[in-house]
Amino acid sequence: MVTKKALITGITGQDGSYLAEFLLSKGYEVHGIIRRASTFNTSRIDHIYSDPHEEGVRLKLHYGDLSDAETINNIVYNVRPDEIYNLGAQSHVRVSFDVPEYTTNVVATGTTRLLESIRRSGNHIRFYQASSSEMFGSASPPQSEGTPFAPRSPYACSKLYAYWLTKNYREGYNMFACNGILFNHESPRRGETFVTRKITRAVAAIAAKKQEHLYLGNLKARRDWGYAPEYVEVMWKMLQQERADDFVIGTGETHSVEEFVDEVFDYVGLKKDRYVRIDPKYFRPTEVEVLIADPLKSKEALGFEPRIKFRELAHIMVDADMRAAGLEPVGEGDRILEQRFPRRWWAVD
Ligand code: NAP
Ligand code: G4F
Repeated sequence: MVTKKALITGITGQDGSYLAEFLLSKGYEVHGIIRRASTFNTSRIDHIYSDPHEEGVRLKLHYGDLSDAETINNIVYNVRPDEIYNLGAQSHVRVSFDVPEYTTNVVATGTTRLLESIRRSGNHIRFYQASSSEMFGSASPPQSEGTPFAPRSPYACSKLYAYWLTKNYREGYNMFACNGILFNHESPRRGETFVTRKITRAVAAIAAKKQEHLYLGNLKARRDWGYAPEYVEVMWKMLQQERADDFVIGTGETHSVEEFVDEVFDYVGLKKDRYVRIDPKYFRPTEVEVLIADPLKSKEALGFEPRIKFRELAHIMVDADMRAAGLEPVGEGDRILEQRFPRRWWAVD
């Protein structure tokens, strides 16, 4: 059997690391683009990495950057992948207000560089674009594939450009290019400054007596939070369809940041009022108030049905952060993982 090759931008991120693990479990040769940094930035993929001198190694890393067309072209040309997953991004919405030009360069123009590179290669490469529910912005919930977009940040505007370009290359050049419009998805590998992880880490640090307070911004914002490993499986499914298309992926539930705080503090038996403080610096110039997916299309076409919802997600993340802080986990999150995913393809954090 011929081994399929996948190329992942953003392989060192939350989703990239799970996706790499998933594709390796499916027998793929996986290529990832990593950025040169002065300290190691590969901690999420270290457990699947082997010395390239060993025989049969199927994970291969290449230095590159979405802001550098020449390198992107070389990698696409040399690797000749069957599938490309474009997950690389300056993905923090609040930070995109501080670095709007850089965010546009990587997220919007970076996608142009990749799509052009595929087009010019003349190879039949299936393309996945990591589009975002942030593109819906102030659009009334629930949001589906047919909802008009109303982006509220430089990040969302850049993602919307990349979304349209992906559609444009599909229609203009008959490329197999899909947009996965994913609602927020989290895990113990979530970046430490996104709100869920910030909360679960803080609770573990407070329990370990290493932190006194947790400073947050807008507690009223509502999000549709799912579990990242389930979301990367569906990225792959999109590229296995007969026809390229765009799909909304989410749980269909919405909860406020405040509800997440309550769930997490209750779970470990701490009183939130003693620890949680508001710092206006975490508010955004323009906020996305409510996101809720209408995931009907992905349920019918891709069979997507999330097994982990809000409460379980919070427990899984807290258990992992308690362990990382050197404490005994409460245990409910670990039990849920064992029960719901008896044949897990990812390493538990
Ligand atoms: P993440 O953890 O922030 O990972 C982002 C990845 O992009 C990292 O590997 C990062 O590398 C890489 N990257 C950043 N700038 C780059 C550049 N200039 N060139 C090449 N790579 C670069 O994000 P994630 O949560 O895994 O999300 C994956 C993708 O899905 C992103 O595009 C994100 O915008 C999108 N998305 C995420 C969600 C969500 O809820 N997680 C929802 C919808 C869409 P370093 O490790 O070196 O920083
Ligand atoms: O966790 P967040 O920073 O995620 P946000 O802005 O929803 O973006 C994430 O999800 C998008 C999908 O919809 C992705 F495209 C994007 O790449 C990223 O993964 O913030 C969630 C909510 C916001 O309303 C924010 O204002 O939490 C609120 N919040 C309140 N206090 C905070 C904080 N957010 C952060 N990061 N830090 C706080 O202290």
